[in-house]
Amino acid sequence: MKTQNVASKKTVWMSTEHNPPHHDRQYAVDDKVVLNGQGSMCSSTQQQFNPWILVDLGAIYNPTYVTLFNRIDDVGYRLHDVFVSFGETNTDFPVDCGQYKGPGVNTEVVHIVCQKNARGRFVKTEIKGSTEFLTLCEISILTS
Ligand SMILES: [Ca+2]
Repeated sequence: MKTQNVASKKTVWMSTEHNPPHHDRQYAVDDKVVLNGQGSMCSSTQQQFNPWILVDLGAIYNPTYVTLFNRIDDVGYRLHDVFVSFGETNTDFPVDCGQYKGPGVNTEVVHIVCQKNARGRFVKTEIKGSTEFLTLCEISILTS
C-alpha cells in the first residue's frame, strides 16, 4: 500500500512562536526541509516549559508513524523528551503514538512508530518536563 503524509499543508498551532516570522508554524508542514541558518524556515517555539506544536489533520486518521525533522545547522540537542499523541479534539490527547528521548543531533530524522490502533485528528508533539525550544523543520504523519 502507498503511504501518504496526511500532515502536508495542514493547519498548525504552536504554544508560542520564536522570533516571528522566521519560524512560522506552517513551516512544519510545507513539505520542505531547509538549511537557512539559525533554524529559519523551520517552525520553532520560544524557550518555554512544555513547548508544543499541534497539527490538525482535518479528519480522523490511523497514523502508522510520525517523522520529525530536526534542525540542520546547530543546537540539534534541544530536541529531547518528545511525546507525540493524538486526539479527536484540539484540547485532549488521550492516544499515545510514542516518544523520543533524545537528545537529538543536527539533521536528525526521528521516526516514531505509533502504537497499534493509534487514531485521531489532532497530533500534538510536545517536549515534556523541560524548559526548551521546540524546533522542527518538518513533521510527517504517515498512514497506509
Ligand atoms: Ca518544512
